[in-house]
Amino acid sequence: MKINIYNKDMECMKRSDMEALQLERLRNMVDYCAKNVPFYRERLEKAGVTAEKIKTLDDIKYIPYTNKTDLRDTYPFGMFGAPMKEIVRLHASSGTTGNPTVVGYTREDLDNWSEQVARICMAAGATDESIVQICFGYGMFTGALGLHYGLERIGATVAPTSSGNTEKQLKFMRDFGTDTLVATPSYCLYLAEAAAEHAGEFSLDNYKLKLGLLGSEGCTPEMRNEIEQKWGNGFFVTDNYGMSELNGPGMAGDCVFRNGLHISEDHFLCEIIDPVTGEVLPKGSTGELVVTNLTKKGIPMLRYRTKDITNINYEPCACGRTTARMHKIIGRSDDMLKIRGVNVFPTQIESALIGISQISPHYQLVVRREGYADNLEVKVELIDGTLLAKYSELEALQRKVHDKIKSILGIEIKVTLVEPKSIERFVGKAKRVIDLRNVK
Ligand code: DLL
Repeated sequence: MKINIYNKDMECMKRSDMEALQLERLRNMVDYCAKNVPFYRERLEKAGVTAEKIKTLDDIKYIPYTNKTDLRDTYPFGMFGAPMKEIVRLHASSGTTGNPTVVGYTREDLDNWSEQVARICMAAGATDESIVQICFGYGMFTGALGLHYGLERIGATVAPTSSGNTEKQLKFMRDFGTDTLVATPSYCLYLAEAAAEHAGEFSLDNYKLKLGLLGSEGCTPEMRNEIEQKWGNGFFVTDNYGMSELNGPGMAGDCVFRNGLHISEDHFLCEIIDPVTGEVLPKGSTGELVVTNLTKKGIPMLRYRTKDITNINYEPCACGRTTARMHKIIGRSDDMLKIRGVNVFPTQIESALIGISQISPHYQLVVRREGYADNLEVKVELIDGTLLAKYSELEALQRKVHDKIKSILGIEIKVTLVEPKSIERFVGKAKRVIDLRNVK
């Protein structure tokens, strides 16, 4: 297997050297924030933190956490560290409630961001010979332009097809000989299904797709297998992670061994904390990811609480990289459903559903409050709609799905099998949870 590494100096650096670099950058960043962002100046002063007080990486614990609400409260540019004259790009993440969070990039930030993305694309197997279709929406979302510049940086041929218009996507994919797809896992799956529905010119054998650079939403190993099988012909799916507040995509990504997502540690210092108490957890623990961006000037982030649940492995990888690897996102602390005292992550249900042959990987979770109890309904699509008329077979399948999920979650749930194609498909991030508990 050929392994390409974009920046060997940084990605294969000795651990002690990496930590020394992180410490130096952290101290510079604390100083930069105190000088340039009144929001941080006030917080750091209150906490009694100066660059001089940071003597080891552990001393990061003295810096207060930053939350999404801080960005919303200072909307749109209140947390920017550079004057607007130096900001050359804006992005925003769509808040479902309240103000969106707006992020700004200096020219140097864009350069760093492109390199971070170039690293993860190359780690996943993309090269200067790749022909890539980017199916993320171009616009304020960081996904499309982030991947776009990173892939151009490694010399790939990039087709900015943007989101939606599935027929057109498939036509370009076939005619261009696209071998690499950038999308959310759910849209990649949807495209495979749409391709499979077309006989003849659009049939699956007419595609050269080899690599999926999938991200922006979770994808369990089970879902990954499902997507690979649906496309067939050796299609290989990799996961990449990021968020607007930390540039966008590119913070971490799978290498070909897919044994954790390599973090660009020279730019991002990660911690794992208890999402409830805020206490920093020992290395190797599972908890909420907190990230400090060590180089960002446009909108610096000190100890940003991502709400994403994962753990970090600091062992070197078989690919030769020494950068720490984060586990695939297990869930979000705010997506975590607390049902009758039990923590439930949608990913646990996804893992249970995939592999049951008569149902499709499309599902939806509906939570309701009935009396004093919270009840979870799992809606799953049948592959064969005629089953709906066969009561005993339907009941047996329903029981099978129910028992499998119940054995994982340990709580009672309701399973509803629905018509094929009746659960909404998404071109952007899939919305799997409908929480009706506070709806009167
Ligand atoms: O989704 C950035 C991105 C774009 C990453 C394209 C990868 C590819 P936001 O819209 O700000 O940014 O959403 C960030 O999405 O906190 C996670 O909860 C979730 N997320 C992103 N990547 C993954 C992933 C982009 N690989 C939020 N697995 C994050 C699971 C992910 N969740």
